Amino acid sequence: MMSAPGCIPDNPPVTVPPVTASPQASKIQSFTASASSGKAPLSIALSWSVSGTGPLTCELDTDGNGSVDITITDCPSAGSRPTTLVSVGTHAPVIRVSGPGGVATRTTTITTSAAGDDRFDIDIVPLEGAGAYQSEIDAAVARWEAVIHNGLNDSVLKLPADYCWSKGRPAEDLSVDDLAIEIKIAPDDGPGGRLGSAGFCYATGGMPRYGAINLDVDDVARLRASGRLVDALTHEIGHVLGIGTAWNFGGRTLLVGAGTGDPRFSGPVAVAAWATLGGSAAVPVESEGGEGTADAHWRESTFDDELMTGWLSGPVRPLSIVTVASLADLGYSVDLNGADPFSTAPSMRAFGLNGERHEEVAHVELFNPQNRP
Ligand SMILES: [Ca+2]
Ligand SMILES: [Ca+2]
Ligand SMILES: [Ca+2]
Ligand SMILES: [Ca+2]
Ligand SMILES: [Zn+2]
Repeated sequence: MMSAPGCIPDNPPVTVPPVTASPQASKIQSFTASASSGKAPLSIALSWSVSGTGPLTCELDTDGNGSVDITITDCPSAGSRPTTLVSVGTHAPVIRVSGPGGVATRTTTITTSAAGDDRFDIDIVPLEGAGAYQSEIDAAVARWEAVIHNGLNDSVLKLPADYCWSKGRPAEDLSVDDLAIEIKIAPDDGPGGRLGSAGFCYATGGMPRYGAINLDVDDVARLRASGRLVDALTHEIGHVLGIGTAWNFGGRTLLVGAGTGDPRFSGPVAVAAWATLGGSAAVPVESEGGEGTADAHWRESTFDDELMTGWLSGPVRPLSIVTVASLADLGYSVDLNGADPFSTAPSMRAFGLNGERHEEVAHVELFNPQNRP
């Protein structure tokens, strides 16, 4: 409608303001690290809580060097991602959240110190039958030693007689650099079924220092012939390190929902690692397989061929970022970059399925470990 200059129309049009509400400002309620200090390499979870009109995009500069390392579109209001701080010094990771309501940034600070020369070393105590499998044992040990970087304080363990599985051995004071493991190849439940069992018997400060592995003498030749013996041993060493055995030991409460149909591992670094695989909430833990399998492995129906599932399945068994991160939650100095490539994508999982996935179980041995200062 037009009106002549200088004229006031009788009935001016009613102007209705647009109903578009102004977007809620992008805000960061919190941005925290799961540890504020530690020895390098230090693996941590960076966790955030953000709000604002979406969709929000979160950008993480995990090492604080000015360049973005992780971009998360449709950023959830609460989430986390893992990172490993490799260098020594002060680190200042940054989160930047952006959306229709603008941009917000926040930083957090983590200090890493030098670890010294002590690498994490696993010493093997070979018992009956183990000598014939030295090369496979060495390969399994090397796999973990490549992932766990820093050693523990040297300790003298006061082992009682007949300790762990060393029947007939007298009491002794044993100097342990980091971790010692007895391995024996002895009868268990016959061919198939249980392949092996493992756990730790002695800890200092909640960290396993002495443990034991038994591989079933009726399965070991077949495992070697099919190229799976190193993975079976690697799996069992994982239990001695505390996977599935120390989750709720030494003051930890990392396993939640034990004994239910939905147990989960709640360690923050593993939960953040699980998010990088597309997971949400805590890490699914096995609920099937009975005592020794349930509540002590990653869930087979989710993680399939991953090394620390309760069934030794698939053509290859990756040591995933979730497993490495879970060691950080236990207190080990690990580099997440040492994990094998792994995906829970259906196409990958279908490739890994095979007929024997539910035939072979690797149990944890539920020792009643001592925990000394
Ligand atoms: Ca960066
Ligand atoms: Ca050492
Ligand atoms: Ca068996
Ligand atoms: Ca499996
Ligand atoms: Zn196992």
